[in-house]
Amino acid sequence: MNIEIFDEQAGNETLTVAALVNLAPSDIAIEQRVPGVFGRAFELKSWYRAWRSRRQTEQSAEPKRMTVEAVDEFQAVIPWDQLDQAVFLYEQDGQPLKKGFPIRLYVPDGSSECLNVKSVVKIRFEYGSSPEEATYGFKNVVTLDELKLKK
Ligand SMILES: Nc1nc2c(c(=O)[nH]1)N[C@H]1C(S)=C(S)[C@@H](COP(=O)(O)O)O[C@H]1N2
Ligand SMILES: [Mo]
Repeated sequence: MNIEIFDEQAGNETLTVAALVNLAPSDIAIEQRVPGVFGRAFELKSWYRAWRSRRQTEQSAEPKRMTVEAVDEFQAVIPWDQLDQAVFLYEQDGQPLKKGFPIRLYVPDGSSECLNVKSVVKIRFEYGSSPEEATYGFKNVVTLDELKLKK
């Protein structure tokens, strides 16, 4: 399963998990960052910088927030300054994830455990403005009232 990267400055790219991991300067045992969780992970921010420098040479400002979206359309929008310790878990016991495949985000500095998004398939780096708080939930949830209105 591929992962789509969207970046308003550096452009878009679709990568396999192996290609993502290959680019990562820092590969760690996740229990060092997230006690109680095991497996191999790579750091978000150092990964992002390596990816971006491969895309474009000129220096530019860092994003203000990251939005990740999962297979089940769960998504989280996280201010850049909550992401210093963030990692993506990609392997456990030498195998692809059984829960959270293809990759799972962990945000140790984040405001909520709900930000540990499983099965991430889209990652957006955004520059507009930093949200005051991280937000999360299912995209495009249609309420019963909205359904009734549509008739
Ligand atoms: N893709 C996806 N990731 C998700 C969720 C979800 O519904 N879908 N729920 C979030 C919430 S609200 C919590 S509390 C944690 C629960 O993680 P767990 O399944 O490891 O207990 O996953 C988060 N990641
Ligand atoms: Mo949650």
